[in-house]
Amino acid sequence: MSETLENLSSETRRFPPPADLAANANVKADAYAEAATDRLAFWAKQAERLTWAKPWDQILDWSNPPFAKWFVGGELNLAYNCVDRHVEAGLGDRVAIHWEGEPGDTRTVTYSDLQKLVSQAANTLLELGVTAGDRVMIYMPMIPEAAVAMLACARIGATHSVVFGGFSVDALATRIEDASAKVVITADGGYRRGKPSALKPTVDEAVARTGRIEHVLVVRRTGQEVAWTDKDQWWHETVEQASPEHQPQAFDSEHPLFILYTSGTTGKPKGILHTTGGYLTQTSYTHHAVFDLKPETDVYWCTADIGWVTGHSYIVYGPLSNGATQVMYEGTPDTPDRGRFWQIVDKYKVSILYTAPTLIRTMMKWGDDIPAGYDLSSLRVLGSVGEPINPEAWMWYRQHVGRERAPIVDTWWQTETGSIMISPLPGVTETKPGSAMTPLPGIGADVIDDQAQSVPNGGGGFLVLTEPWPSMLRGIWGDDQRFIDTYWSRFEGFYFAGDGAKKDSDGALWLLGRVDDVMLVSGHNISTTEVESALVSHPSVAEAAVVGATDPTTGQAIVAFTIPRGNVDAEGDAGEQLIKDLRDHVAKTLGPIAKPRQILLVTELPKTRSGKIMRRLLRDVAENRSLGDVTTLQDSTVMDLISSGLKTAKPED
Ligand code: 7RM
Repeated sequence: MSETLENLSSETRRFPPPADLAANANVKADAYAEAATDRLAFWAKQAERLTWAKPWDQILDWSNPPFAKWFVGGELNLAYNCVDRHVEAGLGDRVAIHWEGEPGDTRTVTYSDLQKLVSQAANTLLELGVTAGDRVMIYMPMIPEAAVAMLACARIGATHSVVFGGFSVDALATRIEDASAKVVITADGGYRRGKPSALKPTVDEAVARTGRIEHVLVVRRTGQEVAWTDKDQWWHETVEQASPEHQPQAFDSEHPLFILYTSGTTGKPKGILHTTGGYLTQTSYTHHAVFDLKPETDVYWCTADIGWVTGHSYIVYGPLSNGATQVMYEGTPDTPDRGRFWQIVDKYKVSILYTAPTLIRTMMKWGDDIPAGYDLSSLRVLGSVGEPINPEAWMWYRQHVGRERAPIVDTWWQTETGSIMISPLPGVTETKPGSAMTPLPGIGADVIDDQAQSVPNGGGGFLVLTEPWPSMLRGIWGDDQRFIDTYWSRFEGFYFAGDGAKKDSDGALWLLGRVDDVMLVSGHNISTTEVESALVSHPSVAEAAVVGATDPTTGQAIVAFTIPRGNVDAEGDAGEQLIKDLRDHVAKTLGPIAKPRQILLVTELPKTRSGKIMRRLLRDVAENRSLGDVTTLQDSTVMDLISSGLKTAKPED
């Protein structure tokens, strides 16, 4: 990006926090000043929310950047912090997980149950020869055992690496190899879209291919038939028979906790490494602060999959360290019907909901009458994560889910950051639809230009983090140089997140998507996010994905893939008219420079398992290339659908 990112859209709506929430908020406005006065003392105070077996000698060692050490010399056990200490505090009967299977079967797991299960799983892993520092792969459906497996690893100091259930043999085998894992924990399958979806065959093939794995632990979930090898052991014949007594041992604050692979744009996936004390400090604090969790009364639900960092930090470590009661759901949002999410909110009286823009836009597409059919009055805080949330989707979420009462926290963070970095505080911040607002207390972030100068309010550029933070990645597994090159080399002294952002006239931050996706049109840098938001603000549009395609006259031209809302006629002449209206609508909203050269009406968009639009594949289509790597695509039939739909659309003037 040679020039500064253009700042095209303007948003004037403002939403102050509800008075009662503000009055009783876990974190109030003074936290910002406190953290600014002494950032390290602020984080030390948050670390004290945890139980340490041995106190730290030094809060932060930043003598060898970018390799940070937090709470140096301190020791703790994360499973103890997430489970045992709540039982010791007399909360053993509190529900930790209200689990809802896709077919409608349910389980209730209390903190005492969790302590027993995690101890049994820890004992089984020890019996299988897993010791502190070994790597264990987890390839599971969304069942309580997934969380138990992660906590059991943490309890014995093994490093877990969760791979999305449903990723290919190739993806799993590469990760097993890269991490040199020796055990895989999996299940026969899980329920998705109304039927059992097998996992074990993928594991069998990956294990056969790598030859590294010594044992495979298999949870029986669906009961479907599975092939069996001498490496396989049933969970119910091992874990559930093991002793429920296990004494957690404390580990160094910098002991490796997990490796989570991010696909990246090119080449082999990066194994993002997180460690123990700093990671739990920040996930626990941010979960308490951003969601305002009151563990005695709230019912929290994060709809993420455990295979995404959001599942790690905001299903397992953050909520459980805070003693939360949460809902965990196995399946898809349209099984048995499109009301499933709202039926779950209604059934469990969910009070805090954390979901992704892709889901909110899908719900918009399905229609307002669906959430309207349920009692959602229990909801008091709504969260969003994963992509920029378009102002239109934000407003829909507020109106149709939050019923104009519940504040929305748009939380920006990454696998690499481990925890939320930029977000409103629900009892403090006056929010703007579509903005993640400001860095949390104790976090340093800025938007800079290509000369690494901070841009003034009203400007756009590169999002950077200016100070080390407790849950920062400690590296890329096995590749220090790649860690330095990817994040710390572009701008001296800053962590470069890879995202574009702008500051509005008040200094609030607006995320503009990955800088690789920024389009250069006739010398102007235009973000995909702003054009997508302009399209979604048209009443006929449910979702849009925008890419820059090579163009002989403008360098790049804007090509938009657009999904019309369910009730819109987009066939034949009506479709032609809609395309014309949309091009004019974008020109009117953002200015003529942002008018798409071409708009394609489609029924689906290619997405990753965590719901992010894969613009790279759309660029291939827009430039008439054959498709690149599709291994992380959620649904492989989508690209065929899009390509076949192209026949009906044609470029405009
Ligand atoms: C948590 C997560 C990270 C990338 C990040 C951004 C995008 C995430 C937001 C967002 C705008 C948000 N981890 N992103 N949250 N963009 N607003 N609130 O998503 O490693 O899978 O992805 O996701 O581009 O760099 S992740």
